[in-house]
Amino acid sequence: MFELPNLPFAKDSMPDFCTAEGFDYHHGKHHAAYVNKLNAAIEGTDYVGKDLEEVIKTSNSEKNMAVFNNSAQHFNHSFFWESLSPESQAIGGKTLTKIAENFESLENFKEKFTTAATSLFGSGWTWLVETSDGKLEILQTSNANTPLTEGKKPLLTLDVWEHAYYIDFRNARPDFVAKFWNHVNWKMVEERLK
Ligand code: MN3
Repeated sequence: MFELPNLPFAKDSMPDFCTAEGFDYHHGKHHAAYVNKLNAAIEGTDYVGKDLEEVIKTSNSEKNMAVFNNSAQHFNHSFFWESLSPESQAIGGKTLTKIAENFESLENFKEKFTTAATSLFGSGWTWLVETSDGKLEILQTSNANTPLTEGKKPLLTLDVWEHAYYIDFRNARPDFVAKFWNHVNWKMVEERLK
C-alpha cells in the first residue's frame, strides 16, 4: 500500500504561489486520489510490495495505464512538493556551475524553463533533469509522464496541470510559473547533483 506523504512545509507558507486552499485541493484531493487509485489498481497483483520506481517502470513497459498513470502521478507530485521551499533560497555552487555549463547562465535557464512551462500544451510537467552522461536538460512531459522512464534523473519539477493553479490564478498559468522562482528548493537540487 502506498501512502500520501505529508507536505514537507506548512500549507499556508507560500500564499503568493499556492494558498492553503490551493494545497488542500492539490495535495489533499488530487494527489490523494492518485494514491487511492494506485492502491486500488494494484490490489491482488504482482505490483504489491514493489517500490514506487519499479511499479512505474514495469507498468510503463507493460502498458498498464491505470497503474502507470497513478503511480507516476504519485511520484511526480511527491517530487513536486520536495521541489518547493517556503523561503527564497540561494542557489548552490555546484548547481550554479552545472547550470552555467549547460544553459550559459541562471537567467537564461530560468527563461528557457519558464517558456517550456508556459508553452506546454494541455496537462503536464516541466522538469530540470540530469542525463546519464551528466548533462542537464529541461524536459516537458505530458499528462503523467515522468523522466524516470527515460532513464533521466529528476532535479526539479513544476506541475503545470490546470488543477495546480486554477484555484489561485484561474487560467493565468504564466503568473503561477513566475511565482515558482520565489519558491525553488535549490538545496534539494544541490543534494541530488552530489
Ligand atoms: Mn498536480
